[in-house]
Amino acid sequence: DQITMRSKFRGAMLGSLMGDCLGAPYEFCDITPGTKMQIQKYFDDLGDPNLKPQPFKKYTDDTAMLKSMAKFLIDKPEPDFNFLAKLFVKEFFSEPRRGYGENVVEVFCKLRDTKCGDAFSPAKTQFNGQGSYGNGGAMRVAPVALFYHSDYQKMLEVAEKATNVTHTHLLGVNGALLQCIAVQQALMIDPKNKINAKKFCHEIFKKIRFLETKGGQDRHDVESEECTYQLKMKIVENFLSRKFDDEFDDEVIICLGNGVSAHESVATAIFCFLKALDDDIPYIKTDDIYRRTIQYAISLGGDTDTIACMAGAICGAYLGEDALNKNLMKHCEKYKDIIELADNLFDAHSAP
Ligand code: 8NA
Ligand code: MG
Ligand code: MG
Ligand code: MG
Repeated sequence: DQITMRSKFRGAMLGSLMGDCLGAPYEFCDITPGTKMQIQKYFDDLGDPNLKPQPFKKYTDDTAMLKSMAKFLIDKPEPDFNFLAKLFVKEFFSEPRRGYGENVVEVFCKLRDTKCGDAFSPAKTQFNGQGSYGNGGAMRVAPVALFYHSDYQKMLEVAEKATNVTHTHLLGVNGALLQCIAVQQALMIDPKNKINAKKFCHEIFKKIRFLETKGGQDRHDVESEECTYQLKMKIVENFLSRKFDDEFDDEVIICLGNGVSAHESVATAIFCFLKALDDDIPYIKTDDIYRRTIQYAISLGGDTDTIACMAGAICGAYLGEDALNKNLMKHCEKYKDIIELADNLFDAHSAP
C-alpha cells in the first residue's frame, strides 16, 4: 500500500543519512571495550529530547553522492549517466571538503575537464586501469533500489552503470549490487513481520551467487574475485548462528572487514542489520532496532560512517520512517531535505 511504501522510501533515505552523520565522528577511531561504552553514552545523550541539535552532525561524501543519485532518478524519465556525472561534479566542486575517498577526486577532475561528455571513461583509468574497489558505489546505491524495486533486472542494470561512473573494479561493482539487492529485499518485507535473518541472508546469497557466476554453475576456484561476495554471505550466515562472546567482534572484523573497500564493508553492513534484529549484543542497550543497527556498525570501528550508512539504509527500508528515532534524526544535517528528496523519488517512481 502507498502510505507504507512512501514511509519506507523515507526510512531508507533517512536511515542512510543518519548512519553517515552519526557514524562520521568515529571514523577510524581506536575501538576498545571502553569506546563501545562511550558510543552507548553518545547515543543515549543524543536521544535526549532536550538536547539542542546545534551544531548538527555533518553528513559526508556518502550523503552528498546519495543526493545526486536521487536527483538523477527524479529529474529524467530514463537514466542519463552523463547527467549523473554532472551532478557528482557539481556537488563535489561546490563542497569538496565532505571527506571523499582519496582517489575518486581524480575522476571528478577528469569529468569536469571533459565536461562530462563521456561519463564512463575517467573511472576506467583509476588504479592503473584496475578501477576502484572502494565502497563508494555501494554507499550511494539505495535510491536505485527504491526507484526500481519492482523491476529487478532494470535495478541491477542501472545500479551497475551508476557505479561505473566512479568504480569499475569487479569488487567495487558487485559490492554495490550486493548492497542494492539487500535494500530492495528489505523494502519488500512488511515491517509487521519479523525477519528470519538466516533466510534473508540465504536469499541474498542466492542472488549474488547468480550474478557472480553469471547464472552458471558453482566455480571451483573459490579464491577468485568472482566468488568473493557469495563467500562473504556464507560467513554472515555462520556468524548469525553464533552466540556473542568476547572474541565475536574481532572475528567479525577479521572475516567480514570494516575498511573502505567494498569487499571489506558491504557484507559487514548487511550483517550489522541482521545481527541487530535480536537484542543480544551485551554492550548495546536499547529497544530501538534502527539504533541497534547503526550503533553496532559504529562499534565495529573502521569506516564507521559508510558501514552505518549502508546498514542504516537496509534497516530503514525495512522499518520505514516511523521506526526511526526523531531525537536522533534532528541532530543530522539537512534531514528535512532528505525527507523531501525521498518523497520526490517516491512520486517520480509512482508517476505513470
Ligand atoms: P576511492 O575510489 O578513492 O576508494 C577509496 C580507497 O580505496 C582508495 O583511496 C584506496 O585506498 C582504496 N582502493 C580502491 N580501489 C583500489 C585498488 N584498485 N587498488 C588499491 N586500492 C584501492 O573512493 P570511494 O568513493 O570508493 O571511497 C569511499 C570511502 O571513502 C567512504 O568510506 C567514504 O566515507 C570515504 N572515506 C573518506 C575518509 C576521509 O577521511 N576522507 C576516510 C575513509 C573513507
Ligand atoms: Mg563518508
Ligand atoms: Mg543489549
Ligand atoms: Mg566512510
